[in-house]
Amino acid sequence: MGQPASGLFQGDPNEPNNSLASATEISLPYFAEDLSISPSGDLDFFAFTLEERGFLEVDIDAESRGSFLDAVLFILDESGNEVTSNDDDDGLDPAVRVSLNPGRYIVLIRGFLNVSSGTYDLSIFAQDAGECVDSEISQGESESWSLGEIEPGSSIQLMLEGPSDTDFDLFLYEVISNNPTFTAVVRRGVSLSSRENLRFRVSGDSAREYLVTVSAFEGSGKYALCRSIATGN
Ligand SMILES: [Ca+2]
Ligand SMILES: [Ca+2]
Ligand SMILES: [Ca+2]
Ligand SMILES: [Ca+2]
Repeated sequence: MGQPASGLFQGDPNEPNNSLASATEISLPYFAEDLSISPSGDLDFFAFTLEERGFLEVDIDAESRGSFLDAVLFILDESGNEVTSNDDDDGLDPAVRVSLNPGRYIVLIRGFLNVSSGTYDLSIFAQDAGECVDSEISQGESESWSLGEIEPGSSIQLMLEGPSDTDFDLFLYEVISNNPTFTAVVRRGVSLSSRENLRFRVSGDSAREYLVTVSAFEGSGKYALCRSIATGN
């Protein structure tokens, strides 16, 4: 990650914030405009505590607002170990959406190859994961959980977190008929890891029943599945 640069730059009120120890202490949600990675090699650390298990969304706008900065984004735990990272999500601008257990976390922003510099806007917000269950599956197995009947207009949000060296997947099914049971998959989360997030908005004009399936594609172990259902709007 290289040596922290001085990071002194007019207009970045958070400086110096070039290390874990000098991270800018923030509370969520956090929005800031016209921060900067400057001079070249500057590192910007932000620290916060997540009280509940939830989804964290971090978005950086730099190139998309005309900055020369090609930003790279890291989420670290309190010891500085990488939880996840992203370089280019929207053009050269990074973004992450990740599920996290309660704890203290760090957002680290730097320029690509520690060379790129320029201004950026930062937004960080957390959303409660809702109700969670903990379970365990072996490779090739699946487990299903009923969400019950859900009203139209509601948004279903699901988060799966399994062991880091496995590939578990997440599927959301609508129950078409109960007798006999027919289901249709409406969303799938099939990334190469066991961290999956799904969002689905229930349409139509009557309540429908939904099922969630967790499938161990590669590897075995414990997982947490969280759901939150927001009604209306
Ligand atoms: Ca800075
Ligand atoms: Ca800095
Ligand atoms: Ca980038
Ligand atoms: Ca997966």
